[in-house]
Amino acid sequence: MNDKVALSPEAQAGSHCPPAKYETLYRHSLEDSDGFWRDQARRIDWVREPSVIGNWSFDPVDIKWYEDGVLNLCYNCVDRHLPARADQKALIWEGDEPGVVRSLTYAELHGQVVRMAHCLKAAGVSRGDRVTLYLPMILEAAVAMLACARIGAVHSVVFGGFSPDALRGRIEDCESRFVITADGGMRGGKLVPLKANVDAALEDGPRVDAVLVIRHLGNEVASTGRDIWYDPEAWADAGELPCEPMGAEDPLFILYTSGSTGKPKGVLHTTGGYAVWTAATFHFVFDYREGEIFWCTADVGWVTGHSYIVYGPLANGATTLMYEGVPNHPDFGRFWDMIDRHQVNIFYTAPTAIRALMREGDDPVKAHNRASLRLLGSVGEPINPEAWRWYHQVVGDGRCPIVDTWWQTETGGIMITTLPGAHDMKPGSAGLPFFGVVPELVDAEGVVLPGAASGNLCITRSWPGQMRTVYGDHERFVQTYFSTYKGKYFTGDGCRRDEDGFYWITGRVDDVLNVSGHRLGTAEVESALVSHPLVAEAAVVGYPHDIKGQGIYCYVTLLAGEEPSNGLEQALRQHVRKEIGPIATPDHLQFTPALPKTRSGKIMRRILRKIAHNEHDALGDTSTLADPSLVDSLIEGRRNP
Ligand code: 6R9
Repeated sequence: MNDKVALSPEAQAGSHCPPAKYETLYRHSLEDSDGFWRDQARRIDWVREPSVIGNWSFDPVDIKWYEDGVLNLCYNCVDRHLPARADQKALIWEGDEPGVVRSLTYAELHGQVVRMAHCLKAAGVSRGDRVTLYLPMILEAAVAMLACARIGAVHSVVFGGFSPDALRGRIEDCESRFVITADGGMRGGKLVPLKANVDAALEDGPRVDAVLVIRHLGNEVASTGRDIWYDPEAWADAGELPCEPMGAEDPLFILYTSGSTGKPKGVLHTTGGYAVWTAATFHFVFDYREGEIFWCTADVGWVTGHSYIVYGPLANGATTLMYEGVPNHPDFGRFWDMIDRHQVNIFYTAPTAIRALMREGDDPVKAHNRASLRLLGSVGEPINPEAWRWYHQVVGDGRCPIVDTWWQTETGGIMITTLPGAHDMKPGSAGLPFFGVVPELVDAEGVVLPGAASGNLCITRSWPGQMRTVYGDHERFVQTYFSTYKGKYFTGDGCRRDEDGFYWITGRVDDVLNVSGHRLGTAEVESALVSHPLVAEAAVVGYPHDIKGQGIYCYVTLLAGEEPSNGLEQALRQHVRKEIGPIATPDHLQFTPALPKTRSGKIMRRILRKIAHNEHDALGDTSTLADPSLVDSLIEGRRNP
């Protein structure tokens, strides 16, 4: 599947980056990194321009970009556009029900952000304070992020699908004293009780000073003494609230993400480098043209929503669409219907959504005209060539280039992708490195593999959008990313580079699952399972899943004397949902009298993975198992995913 799909002449016409320019800029970005990133920093308006550009080391680990620069990212996303774009739409929002639409021009966005910033200040939020956002996909989510950035507060957005327990952990970890939530959110016709979840998270838990509640659905919710009902009208006459001048290395946000061990990590991004990285990647990768409508279907609870619903598009003065609901509500034509009604030009979604829609056949797509589409994007997990071709041929009518963008919460923005206008595409390959990105493939011993090869994907040089630390635990940052291969950033992904230098991401090589594009640590699901009073031990592995990419397969042993039953299986599923959230619901649960272990007591996940994958003939050496006969009983008890 190495065949190329050539760019059409339409795709190349007017592109920001024809092939020769990519070559020149990429070379420049490596040979004169500071010069290149000084140029790119002009995408941002600085209060004080930086004189130092990159100042970083991976051994010891210390990363700074634009360190003496001063800026405010809210100013760059909102205020500076007012002279030219006051009446241009900044954000368009569509609710869960089709046709329920609101929008904000840049002038209106400015007004809303200033009001919320006033309210936050009045509630006691100051520069540097952490503010937890637990919100549905509504305009106020973007407004709240920008209001935090305006006053120098550090937002920590927690995905609205996470459970109260997961929310509590994330509030505690960053010692956030403020929460912004809404009465409820709607997804696929179902109410998500966000405010009630916040109350549950705070019960006997962390003490916060205030919970700002946005009225969205008007549903009945309980009130407590710490609640402040947000009323933008109350702040209508409060006047301007200037943007706080921030150092480039001042924190902008924290976003929790799953790792292979322990609890989720608070990935910390700072202001200047992240601003430049998201502004530059948005410009080049989506080849954004004046006046276009951009739609990224991610949730603002994930990094994709941060960088490509809010900061990247708005820094570029774009119009960005936000959607509250899900792809199949009220039917499988929803995305295409919205593309037509809002005349979307650039559409950015995840392979799991593409596969789910592909399964419904071409009719729901063809029922809509989609003529406005110019460019399609994919993110979150590897896209299988079959889904890629369907996306290209059916959704894009063969006209629209696809950018398959590889990146991570940790990288702040896109790292590997083809550029529309610059490169032919290979279905299933993310493509080539973005400017300033130097990927390297290494084997398990750290030996660098040149040319066409397969190995573990590292990045050898820093880039402005790189995370700076794990909040409150710098040592964990160093250990997680820079200790496997000293002096390099290790991504946790496996990858192949072909003879044309294209990168093919093969998936995580650590104990991180990618379920419908959501990252989940196997350890998180295991600890949720063993927190159930009847469970003795649990081991969780991923297995290939047609729609989700990976499904969650759990092996569970019960306490002595307890018997497996369908009821208990259901109870364990519910328990994991309650502990983490619906995205972590086990797909398959297999009760087993014991887990396969080495004589030293290590669980042999390799064997569990093979059994879950139904590769019984390729179990490899099982002689080191303490009880080799267990393997047969595991195979016998295997559930058919
Ligand atoms: C942006 C985002 C990061 C992990 C990453 C990789 C996988 C993301 C991908 C991709 C293949 C792509 N991933 N994009 N794999 N092709 N285009 O998804 O961030 O939630 O932190 O996940 O997702 O495994 O390491 P995050």
